[in-house]
Amino acid sequence: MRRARNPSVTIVPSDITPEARYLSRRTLLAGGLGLAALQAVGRFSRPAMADTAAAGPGALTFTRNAAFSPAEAPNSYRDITTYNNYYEFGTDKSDPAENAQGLRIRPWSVTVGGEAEVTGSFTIEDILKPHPLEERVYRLRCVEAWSMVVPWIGFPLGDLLKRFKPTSKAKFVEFKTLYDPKQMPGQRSSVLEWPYMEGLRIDEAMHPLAIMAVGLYGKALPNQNGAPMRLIVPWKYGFKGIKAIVGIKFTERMPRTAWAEAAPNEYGFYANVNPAVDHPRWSQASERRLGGGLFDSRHPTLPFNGYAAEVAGLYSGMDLRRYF
Ligand SMILES: Nc1nc2c(c(=O)[nH]1)N[C@H]1C(S)=C(S)[C@@H](COP(=O)(O)O)O[C@H]1N2
Ligand SMILES: [Mo]
Repeated sequence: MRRARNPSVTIVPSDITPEARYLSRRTLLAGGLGLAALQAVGRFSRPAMADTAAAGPGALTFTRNAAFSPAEAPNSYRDITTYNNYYEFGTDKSDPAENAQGLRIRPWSVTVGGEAEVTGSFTIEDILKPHPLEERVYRLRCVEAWSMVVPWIGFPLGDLLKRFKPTSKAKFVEFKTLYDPKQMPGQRSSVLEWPYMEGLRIDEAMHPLAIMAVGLYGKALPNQNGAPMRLIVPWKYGFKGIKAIVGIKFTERMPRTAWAEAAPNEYGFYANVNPAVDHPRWSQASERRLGGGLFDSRHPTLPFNGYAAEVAGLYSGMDLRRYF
């Protein structure tokens, strides 16, 4: 991998029209599936079509990965981009959409360090360049017991990490968000320790379900969703999905994470979605699927957020009540 040098842009405008693509999926769903799908389509076609991202500035070139499209309808672009957790921009769900618009995401660099052969500072262009983008529709389950379904655009995290040639001592990988209180007003208060930090065990990070996301609904990530690049680990609670990443470090020891520092009895390092382990202050057995308020609905929460078949093996022999 080359070091930071020129700021050439690698996200190219697309000639794909996401709206057309989503419209054809609507047809597909209505034709191919039963009542549930029809209801889902009803929800999906509500205000969602109007505010679905169109081709134009920020449109990405990608392929759709059909292996990752749940039967559930994606949430509307509006829900996904106006109901956010991003404490750097405030603690209300509507704060990030309001306060993150001025965040400068170019130029952007990412520092890679620790137990790896290839380390240094890289431009976001160099980080992203080799990775073909794909769309994956994933469930997102927040530890606060709400959930969404999001059509992310991204690439496997493991493909990125392998480029740095982690050494045999790399047992974990740590991620860090930008620290810039001038741009991130929430960092002027001590609601969390800044910068926001997250981490994964190296085998979790290399699991094919874990992705770096750079877009949603076919377009570059809005700032409030973590531009220019954020983590998505769909079998874990949403707080593992750290936004606006500027640092990646391979470590021998388990990294400190922002939420585990803040309240270790409430937010563990593993944070696997687990309906059998309640948060000390609320049940995790079910979740509120956002649907624009009126269309919110309650669903049972699934172990590993419904991805148990793929990932449960990562934790065989581990007591998931203790390592939560
Ligand atoms: N840097 C940073 N990353 C963050 C957060 C945050 O406050 N700061 N919130 C997390 C939480 S709690 C959730 S649920 C998801 C929400 O992602 P979304 O706003 O794109 O839905 O982002 C996660 N990533
Ligand atoms: Mo969350």
